Amino acid sequence: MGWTVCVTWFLCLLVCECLQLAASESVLHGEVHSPQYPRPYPPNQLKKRDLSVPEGYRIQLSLTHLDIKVSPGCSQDSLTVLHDQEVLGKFCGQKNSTDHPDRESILSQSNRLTLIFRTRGSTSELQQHTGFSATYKAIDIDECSKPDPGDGSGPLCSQICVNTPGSYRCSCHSGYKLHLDQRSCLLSCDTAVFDIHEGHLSSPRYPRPSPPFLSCNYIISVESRFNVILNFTDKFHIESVNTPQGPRCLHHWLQVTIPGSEPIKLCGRKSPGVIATNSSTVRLDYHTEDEGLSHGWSLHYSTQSNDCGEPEPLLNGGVTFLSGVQNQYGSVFQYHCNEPFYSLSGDANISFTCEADRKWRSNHRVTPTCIPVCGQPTKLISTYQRIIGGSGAPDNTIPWQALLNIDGIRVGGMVIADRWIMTAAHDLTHNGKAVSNGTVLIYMGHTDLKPLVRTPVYVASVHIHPDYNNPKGGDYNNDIALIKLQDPLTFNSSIMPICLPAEGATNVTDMMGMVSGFGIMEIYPPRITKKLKYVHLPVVEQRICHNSVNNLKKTRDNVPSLTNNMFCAGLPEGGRDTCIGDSGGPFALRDDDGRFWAAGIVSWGVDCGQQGRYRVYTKVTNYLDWINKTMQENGN
Ligand SMILES: *[C@@H]1O[C@H](CO)[C@@H](O)[C@H](O)[C@H]1NC(C)=O
Ligand SMILES: *[C@@H]1O[C@H](CO)[C@@H](O)[C@H](O)[C@H]1NC(C)=O
Ligand SMILES: *[C@@H]1O[C@H](CO)[C@@H](O)[C@H](O)[C@H]1NC(C)=O
Ligand SMILES: *[C@@H]1O[C@H](CO)[C@@H](O)[C@H](O)[C@H]1NC(C)=O
Ligand SMILES: *[C@@H]1O[C@H](CO)[C@@H](O)[C@H](O)[C@H]1NC(C)=O
Ligand SMILES: *[C@@H]1O[C@H](CO)[C@@H](O)[C@H](O)[C@H]1NC(C)=O
Ligand SMILES: *[C@@H]1O[C@H](CO)[C@@H](O)[C@H](O)[C@H]1NC(C)=O
Ligand SMILES: CC(=O)N[C@H]1CO[C@H](CO)[C@@H](O)[C@@H]1O
Repeated sequence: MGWTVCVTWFLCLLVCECLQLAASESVLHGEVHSPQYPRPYPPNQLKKRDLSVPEGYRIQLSLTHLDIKVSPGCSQDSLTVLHDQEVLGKFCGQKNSTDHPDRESILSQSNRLTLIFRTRGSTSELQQHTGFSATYKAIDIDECSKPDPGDGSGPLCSQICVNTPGSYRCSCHSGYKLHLDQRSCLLSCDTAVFDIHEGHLSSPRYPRPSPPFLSCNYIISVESRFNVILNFTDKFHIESVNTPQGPRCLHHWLQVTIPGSEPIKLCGRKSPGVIATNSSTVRLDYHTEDEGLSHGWSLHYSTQSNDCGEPEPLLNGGVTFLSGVQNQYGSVFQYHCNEPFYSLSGDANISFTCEADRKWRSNHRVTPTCIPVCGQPTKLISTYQRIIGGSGAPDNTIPWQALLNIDGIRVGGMVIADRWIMTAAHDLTHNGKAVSNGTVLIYMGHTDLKPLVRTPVYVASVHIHPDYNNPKGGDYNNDIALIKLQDPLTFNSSIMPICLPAEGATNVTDMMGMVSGFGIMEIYPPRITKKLKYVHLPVVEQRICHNSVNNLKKTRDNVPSLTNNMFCAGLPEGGRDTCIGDSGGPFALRDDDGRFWAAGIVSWGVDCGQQGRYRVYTKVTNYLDWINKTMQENGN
């Protein structure tokens, strides 16, 4: 316990002795007394003693003994207690009879206190005053009870202050957490990640005002091929401050951060409305301070695919990307059809581009479709056959050939469209009425009967030509019918349609055609072959055929008449080959481009293979309008 006499202190200026002892350590308690205590103190003393206790404490000094020579105002000998330069007390006399009101203890405002003991008088004068003795101890400061200093710094703790020995700490109500400043409480709106494609976000407590000290983060993050769209509601208010530079988001803001671009700070009263971020990730940071008031915000977010998506599939076709990253902005594709069985309608090379609005666009209005290629088998019969009984057709050479089973009776037909079979009307009528569609089964796709009949195709509706009227089997005029299939066919090398006649394809005299079928119209015994057969026969001049029919009529009853809706084909010398072909089957001609077209439908004949007799075929060219109309009226 030493005394420090310090020249820096104004009361000490005259003192020669200046001795700085070791800096007093911070202790929690101690004792101090006058020099030579409890013996009488010496004269001419000026002693200064700095007391200190740890930060966060105050010093309580208690005088346990006081015996200082009394003088008016303690101007002679005294003990002065100071805090900084403020005199807390000046003592002389006996304890309990000082010049000052009796004070058991002195409390400093901080953890420091200074004592100055001063005596005067001559050395000769012997005095018996013993001076003073005091104890001091550290008293915890209750920081929490301190009043708001009123300098704008606010209370120590924004919510709860907890006093601790020598210090204090702040704590928060439930639902809040302590901010990094250890003083403010933040609403617990920790980083929330939204990875669903649509959602709702709003400020804490919305539509009530936002609490202060918010620091809320929201991250919307969806798959990279989607873009986030923010749609703020109209009720939007984040405090902005008017500055000379204009309104500023000073204390409160909602910051929207889109990767790769400058963050945007939102505040004010006007709703930002829709923000198309053009990004799959967006971060929102909502910040409030205790200054100012914001009523908050609310938004709905949605996502939009940022690519054009898969192009519409094309039935019997596909897409070919020409440039760009598949389905993304700027990429270009074209449709193609499954060749050689389908070709693009209109022959147009339509390109589709993925535009900025994430839609596929083309400069054409037409939607491309794949239309079946007709009359072009992948394999051709190379040599003309004129063999009695016809020849077996190689696979895929007559892919339009159909075999019809009508209540057990087998007849022929031909594929003319993916849902349509053409055949003879007389095959589909019974007692003048159309057979019910459930009694008809259709087979296609094989030249061998055995595999052919394994998988039938079913009938949706039967359409007999309205002018066909043949109750007694004597009138084959308009012997044409169409069958609509329940399901469309997908064409391939074994099933393809035959073309319909081109308009104006009227004079076919002498042209060599091809008749095909599974049946041989032998009267005795009727026979079905196991293979598809065909034969090549020329179209006979109508006049010759007329003569043939008229000659027959002279010798026979009930011979049908030849009309201009019919033509004949066959060889004048006759032969059984002319009988090949089921009724309803195709008589095919080839056009200049090599395409097979349906010139005739096997209709009727008298006997078979007789010299001077011909088979008669329905002249399909005469029925184009009806075929078109029937197909259109029944959904193609
Ligand atoms: C934004 O939301 C409003 C209603 O809240 C709605 O009417 C509007 O269509 C939305 N806009 C977009 C682009 O989603
Ligand atoms: C969206 O971003 C893409 C690149 O990611 C850019 O090419 C396109 O121009 C942007 N669109 C808008 C509307 O900003
Ligand atoms: C159509 O486009 C394809 C691919 O770009 C090209 O090979 C073909 O020649 C084009 N055809 C026509 C008729 O332009
Ligand atoms: C049969 O055909 C008629 C029209 O000819 C049609 O109305 C009917 O729905 C068809 N029935 C079945 C079972 O396909
Ligand atoms: C053609 O299609 C039919 C039915 O869709 C199928 O049974 C047949 O095997 C196909 N043929 C070829 C050569 O692909
Ligand atoms: C039809 O064609 C045949 C053979 O090419 C020809 O002899 C005949 O004169 C033609 N008939 C008509 C009306 O053009
Ligand atoms: C059949 O209809 C198509 C349109 O579906 C048309 O292009 C064609 O010219 C028509 N043919 C006839 C003979 O009416
Ligand atoms: C009232 C009181 O406490 N008086 C005391 C003052 O001091 C003297 C001596 O120090 C005591 O004897 C008294 O009792």
